Amino acid sequence: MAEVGEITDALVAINQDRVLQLVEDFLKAGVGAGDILNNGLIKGMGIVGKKMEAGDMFIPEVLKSAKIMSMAVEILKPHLSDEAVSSAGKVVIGTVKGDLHDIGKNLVMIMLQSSGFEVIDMGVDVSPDAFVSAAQENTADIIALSALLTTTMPMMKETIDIISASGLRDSVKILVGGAPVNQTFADEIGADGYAPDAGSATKLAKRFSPSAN
Ligand code: B1M
Repeated sequence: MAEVGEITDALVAINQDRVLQLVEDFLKAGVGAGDILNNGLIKGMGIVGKKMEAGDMFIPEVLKSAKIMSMAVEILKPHLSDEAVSSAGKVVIGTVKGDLHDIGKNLVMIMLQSSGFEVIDMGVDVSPDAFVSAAQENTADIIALSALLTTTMPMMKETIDIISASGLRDSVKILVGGAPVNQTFADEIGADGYAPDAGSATKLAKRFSPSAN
């Protein structure tokens, strides 16, 4: 039987057929979806990032590996959580303006959905006003902001400032995350919470859920 690390290698080698086949095979063999995700796919994207930084991989290749990762996540999706709690609350989620990264945001969304949250996905490059409108239209309990670039971190603050100016601040909790974000930054910009990964984002959202009160 192959090792989960082979998924990492296949993702870095941009071998779509092999990644998808391995994911199916591991699931059939009873390997946990979380194990496949964390120790296979996310690890692979980490290596892709380092290669991108070192100039050993270029944007078209990174895009291909990102696409393969998204296809693999689709296969894992039904297996990522066995909890099916209903009406945990409503979350408006998106990647902030100027930022096009969505794999991590999509993982957070899948985990939230599988924990019973109704999630309104705003996609990527989302303006502060669009977050505000979506939260108002859907009477959201939580607004979840993702950013992967140091250059788009200030947009998180701008988004929170505009949410506050809209009068919504007291009725929503704001959750932030993404590779360059940390707790200190979250505190500085006035977010209610920071989570380093999709699992902890879901735990935090549950603490913020109206059904937790
Ligand atoms: Co981009 N990129 N990228 N990229 N890219 C990074 C982020 C980078 C670190 C790579 C590097 O140089 N090492 C670097 C940022 C450097 C910096 O800011 N200091 C970078 C750069 C520079 C760029 C461009 C500027 C490159 C260029 O054009 N010259 C450009 C910017 C485009 C833009 O956004 N305006 C760019 C473009 C791209 C692609 C389009 C090619 C592609 C994105 C495809 C897509 O998302 N559909 C891409 C990719 C794939 C990456 C890397 C390689 C992988 C990101 C990823 O998907 N990781 C990335 C390197 C890296 O992160 N190691 C890189 C896997 C994913 C599961 O992890 O997204 O971190 P992550 O999500 C985690 C947690 O962060 C957390 O949970 C997730 C799962 O546990 N999380 C949250 C995320 N959001 C959360 C929200 C929460 C809570 C937790 O609450 C709301």
